Amino acid sequence: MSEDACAVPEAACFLGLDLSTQGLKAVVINGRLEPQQQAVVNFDADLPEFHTASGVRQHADGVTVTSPPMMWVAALDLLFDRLRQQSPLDGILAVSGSGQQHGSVWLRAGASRVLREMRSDQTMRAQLDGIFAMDEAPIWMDASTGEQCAALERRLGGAQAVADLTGSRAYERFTGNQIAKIYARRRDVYDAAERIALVSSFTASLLSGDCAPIDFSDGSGMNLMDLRRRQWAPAALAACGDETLAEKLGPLVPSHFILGGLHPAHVQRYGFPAECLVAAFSGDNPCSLAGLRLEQPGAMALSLGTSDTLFGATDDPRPSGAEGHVFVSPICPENYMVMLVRKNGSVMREQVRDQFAGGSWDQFARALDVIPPGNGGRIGFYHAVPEITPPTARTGIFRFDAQGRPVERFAPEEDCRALVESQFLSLRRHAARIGLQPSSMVVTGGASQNPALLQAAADVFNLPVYVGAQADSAALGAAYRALHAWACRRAGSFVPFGVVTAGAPGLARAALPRPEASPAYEALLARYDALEQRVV
Ligand code: XUL
Repeated sequence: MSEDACAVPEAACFLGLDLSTQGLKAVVINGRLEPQQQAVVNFDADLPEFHTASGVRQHADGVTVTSPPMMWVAALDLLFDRLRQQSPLDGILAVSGSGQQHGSVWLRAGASRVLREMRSDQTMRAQLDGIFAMDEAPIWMDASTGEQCAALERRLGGAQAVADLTGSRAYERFTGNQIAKIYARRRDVYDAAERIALVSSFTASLLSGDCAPIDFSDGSGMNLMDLRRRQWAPAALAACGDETLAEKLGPLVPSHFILGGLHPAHVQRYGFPAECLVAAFSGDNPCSLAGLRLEQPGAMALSLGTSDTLFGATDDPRPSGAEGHVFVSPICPENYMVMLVRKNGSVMREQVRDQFAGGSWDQFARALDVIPPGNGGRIGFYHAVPEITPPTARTGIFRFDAQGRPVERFAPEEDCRALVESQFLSLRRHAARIGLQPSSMVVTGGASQNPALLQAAADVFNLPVYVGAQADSAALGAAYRALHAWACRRAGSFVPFGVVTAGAPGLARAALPRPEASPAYEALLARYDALEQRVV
């Protein structure tokens, strides 16, 4: 490939959208990958007529959670207006996007025609009334499909068999199980649907003006796609719907696939250039992986938030029937990304800080400082809420001394260290089990501001820790993916993502593993596994 194929015209810009649970964001980058422009729509505040709380509707049964897809349409109208008011959009050569994963948008027969016939003299909201087979879209927070998950696992030969085929065991929020529920309870909706879109492919459809295909990466979050073959898995489809399901889902495409041009209605109404392309949209976690440029196997990010999320790239995935997810990589189509979520993240760190460090992060940091790595062999498990990595219903604090005997209490400083070590050891162990051997590590999220936690992460993972990733990594990743897809189209063949994004701002090294840490954790690891088994 010639250098020229990657050269980006001087005034070129690329747009990344992120339709998350609470709002819709846009980030425009220039050809040097510098953010130029941003805009946001907050669903509750900007579109109060849809009556959502934090972007969602919790139903009376306590487990059903939906959002109105027309709100997402209205948000895109508003976002484009805001962008256009800020500055002309005539430099944007390609758009891609990110969507909250797993949610489904049910489009009625005729929707693709209505999308194709959109006009520039009206908003989308005014024109798309009636395209939905169901006015509510089940989203990732929905937990109403336990029955369908059990049925899928029974039919396919167990949780591990479902994971081997699709990348994850059956999860309630995963789209296949949501479809199975609609198929069982709302056959009218199922039959009326011409297309069942993901949030990502639906948003892409609004831009391209046609029912857009689902990309391999977000498609991996459905329990319906054969992860290795990158095709719908007939056995999973048969368990979740009938023989029409494959057609309703439409084709699957690589994440750098160009769907086509931006619909002329948007070109005319908002002043995008006529040649602006739309690349396939993907899920928010895949787009964050793109935003952090985790391309090479072993590249990993740890997001420290209310829950802690670890994700990274691998070429050797080992899907687990117990925990975690394997998705196709959104930037390197041959490879995979793995993802683990631990529910007891900041929620638990704050509880331990309040209980054992006088409510002060400084005191918490001093506690980590005085107790050396390995905590003298003491190990604790801290569950404020039931855990999913590994699945553990029990809550509470479980402490063990250096001989593995349960003990009632540690010194307060030992609790602080035991908590952090246990959180990171657990992620390290479980990530390795699903195929991630980390070789580099970026820490993001609120707690990435805390140097003591960064040092502990470097020590436990035995890796240098980098920080300084820009906020909005999903929207930024979508913008990078727009540039990537555009560059592949222009080169006429696949261009590695790293070549296209080589000029992106670098990260800062925030902590190095201390030499004494590695032997301490090697010694702790085997004991950690055995004790974890006792707790779960
Ligand atoms: C991932 C998941 C959430 C959603 C919304 O499996 O359910 O992270 O993608 O952000």
